[in-house]
Amino acid sequence: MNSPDFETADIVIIGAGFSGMYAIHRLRDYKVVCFEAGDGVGGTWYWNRYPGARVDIESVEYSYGFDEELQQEWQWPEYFSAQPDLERYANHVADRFGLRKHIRFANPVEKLQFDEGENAWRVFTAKGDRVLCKYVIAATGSLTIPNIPPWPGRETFTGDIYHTARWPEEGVDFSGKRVGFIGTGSTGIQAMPIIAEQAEHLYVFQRTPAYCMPSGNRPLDAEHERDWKAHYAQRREQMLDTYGASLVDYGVRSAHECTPQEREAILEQAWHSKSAFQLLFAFSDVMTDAAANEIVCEFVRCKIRSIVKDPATAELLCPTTYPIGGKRLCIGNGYFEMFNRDNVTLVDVRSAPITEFYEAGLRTAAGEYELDAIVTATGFDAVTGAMSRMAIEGVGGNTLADKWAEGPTTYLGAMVAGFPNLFMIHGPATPGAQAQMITTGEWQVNWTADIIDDMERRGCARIDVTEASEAVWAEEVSMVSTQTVHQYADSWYNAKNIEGKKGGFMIYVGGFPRFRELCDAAVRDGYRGFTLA
Ligand code: NA7
Repeated sequence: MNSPDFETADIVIIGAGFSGMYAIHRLRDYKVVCFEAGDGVGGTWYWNRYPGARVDIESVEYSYGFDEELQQEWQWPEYFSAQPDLERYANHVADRFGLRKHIRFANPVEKLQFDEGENAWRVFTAKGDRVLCKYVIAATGSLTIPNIPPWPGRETFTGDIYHTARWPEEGVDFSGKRVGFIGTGSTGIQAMPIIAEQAEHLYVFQRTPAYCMPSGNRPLDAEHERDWKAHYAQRREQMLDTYGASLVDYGVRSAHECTPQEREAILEQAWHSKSAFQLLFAFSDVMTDAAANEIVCEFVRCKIRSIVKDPATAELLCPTTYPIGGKRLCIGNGYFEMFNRDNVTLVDVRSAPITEFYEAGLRTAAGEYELDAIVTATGFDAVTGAMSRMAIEGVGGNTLADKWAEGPTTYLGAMVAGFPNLFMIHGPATPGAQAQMITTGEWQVNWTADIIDDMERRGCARIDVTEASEAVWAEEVSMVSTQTVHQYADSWYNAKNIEGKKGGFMIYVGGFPRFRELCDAAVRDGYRGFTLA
């Protein structure tokens, strides 16, 4: 490849989050350049530094498995690590494996253009870098671009407005302030109890109540750590064989096989278990059978009514319109208890939506709230957000934006027809957040890297997928989505978290083992669904 204004590389990796970092390491024998929008590594755990940010999967699992020494030497202080510990870990990995020399920080990719003559991508970045490379790996994350609803009057508000995914590094002091908080998903539920302790008053603007269970977080005990370290290799393998790449206790009995007393005992145990998400696996059919699911929903509603003292507030906090697990189950620390504080008020913005911000606060259809600060935890333009914001031109100058106008199409979540040599990690229609993302990201990077290695061995210039194979994958994604309760909730999984967003089901909910087998089988069967040149 020879192009005077362009530096050349074998592979450009977009994003230095956990998958991008591992991709740099795995592909270090090639000339690799990584572009990262942030000033540091860690992706999600770099950007989401709001108070209370914490992973909801055990850290012994939610960590890299590619290097035995790394997993033996690293010590997690808690079962469920807080953001600073995850960021510290990301930095440790970057230093330990010499990744930084490949990463260009604060330098987002703006444009990708496929050069058909060269069979290579021209990469253009915000800082003016120009790279010609054979392969691009987009490790751009599923939850990268904050969703900021277009409320009118934002610019007139005289206080501060924050989004949890763009939290100031120096933190925020809410002492003595009247704070409005919008968004009661996983993020809001983590942040609010901490802010409530500081603020003069916290107004919680709730559109949809959340199912939430206690996290059971605690300092990591030495015995648990020893046990994991003694069995790490074997457990990493086992994880890949479970639905969510996580070793929670998957219930084997249907809720319908249990007596009411047995159900109550099982659910109580799950609620108090030290393993997050256990409610969803208390019975074998919570995620697949509406009646079994409703038993768990009602259990949580009873918990809410028993915790929250004011009956009207408790009722408003009870989710009734969607199944538990239909969107991600929230894992909290004192969320429902927070509503017993005198300085916390729950405001229903389902019946009376937010209409605008004004100089002194915000207005809903029912009233006016004077505020000093507004925090939005309104989620993300998920899954497709980061890819859609780059100008990506494939074969024939066709753009990804046009191709995805009605929603993303992919083959195996990894490639898009007409965009050769461009791979995605955690792309649309992969298990994404339905499986533990560090381990499954590592697996996807290995699968991708094996394809690249194989292409280089064979002397192939170009790999693409066909529209027919995209259609086959779309059918698989849609088929499995009708088998779980996810279909009954509006969430970022099905693009319904943002008004007007098109996309349908963007997460593969058929389980990681099935996903892995389908990806492996496609390659094994002579690159079924791909075209190699
Ligand atoms: P989520 O789960 O998408 O939650 C966003 C929250 O913001 C949710 O409660 C939304 O209500 C609320 N929201 C969004 N737009 C509005 C408007 N216009 N008015 C009022 N409320 C609004 O994002 P998170 O950051 O909490 O979690 C994302 C993932 O991170 C999570 O799934 C885990 O994987 C970790 P809605 O429910 O749409 O009515």
